[in-house]
Amino acid sequence: MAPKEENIEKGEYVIGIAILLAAILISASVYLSATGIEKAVAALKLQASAPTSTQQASQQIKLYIISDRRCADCAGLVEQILPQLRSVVQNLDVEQYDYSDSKGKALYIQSGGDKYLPLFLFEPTIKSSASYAQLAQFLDEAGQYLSLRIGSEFDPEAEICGNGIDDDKNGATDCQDSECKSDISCIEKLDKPKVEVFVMSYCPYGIQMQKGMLPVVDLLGDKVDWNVRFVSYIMHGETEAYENQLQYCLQLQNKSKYFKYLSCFLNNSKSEECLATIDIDKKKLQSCLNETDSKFNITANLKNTATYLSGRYPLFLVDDAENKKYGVQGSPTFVINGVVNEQQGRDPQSILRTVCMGFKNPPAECSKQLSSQAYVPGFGFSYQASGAVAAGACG
Ligand SMILES: [Ca+2]
Ligand SMILES: [Ca+2]
Repeated sequence: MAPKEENIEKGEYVIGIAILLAAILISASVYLSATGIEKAVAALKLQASAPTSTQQASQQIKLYIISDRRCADCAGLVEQILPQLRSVVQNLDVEQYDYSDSKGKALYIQSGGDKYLPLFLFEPTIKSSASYAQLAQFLDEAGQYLSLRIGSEFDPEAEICGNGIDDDKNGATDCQDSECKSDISCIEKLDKPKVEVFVMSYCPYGIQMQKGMLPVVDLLGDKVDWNVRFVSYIMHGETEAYENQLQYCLQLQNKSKYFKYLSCFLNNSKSEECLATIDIDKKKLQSCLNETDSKFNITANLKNTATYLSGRYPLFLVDDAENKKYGVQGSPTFVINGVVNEQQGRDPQSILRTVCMGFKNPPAECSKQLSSQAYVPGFGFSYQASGAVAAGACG
């Protein structure tokens, strides 16, 4: 399927942690309007004003937090939001419960309606707080409480895939449960997992994913069928078309030499220099480049603007069948054993974890720990600041 116009218009973006938090707080997707984000950030950054005459400085504001230890992301979310709240609301008195505690479960039921965890439930005393005016826009009635809208996503009553428990007690555990059909832990297991990563060779975020992948390629080597594929259009000019083409041919000729080339190219973007670091049959390479060009009309498509996608982006069709098969919309797109993993992290450890889920019998290397820090988008192997979120894409 061809990407939609609005998707392309979105261009390249990256989401910093401040914006992410703001986005969480207004419970929306990452495609918020700039004004919405600014408003939410501003609201969070406001310090609590001085207590008013209607509020005793010493009055405690009770906040119940209900989380779930089965939820991988919940604790992190609480850790992000709680300090922000403490800086805004004076005299916050916090009690934290797990959904499995009787008190936690009771609060969950009493608050009614709000299905997802973590839940932040204020006692109505929050209304007398000086910060209420700022917070009110994020609060919803929830039984006798006021629930902070943070975009929680964990449903404690649903099946959790991969914990060995029939969570929703419908007789089907984990991958047997239809709720887990599209979960990445339930993908088909293969003797040799197949990884297909779709990129544009000059897309900073595709480069970021490729850099995260290299240590995993080193570790697992031939135990995995590694494939770098190319999105069916280019956004970074003619240079990108020819770099894609070069990488395509290098892979056809020798994968391990290709990855050696890639570790050089992702560092300095110097094709020629990096080609010189590998011992490759230049004649064979040149004939592959010629054949690929005529087979997939690469130069012809660059020249013929009438074929451009949305009138702006030249087509690049070497992997068009796979692009169509997976509905690839942009760079990077990570596919494991034929399933697109929308949530794929870009640090080596996250990639290792996903790839290892694809094995029938995971090898010993799967219990190794690689770095959990993602590299920066774009060329060069420096790490992204911790806490930054790798969510940008080209497409
Ligand atoms: Ca389960
Ligand atoms: Ca179940």
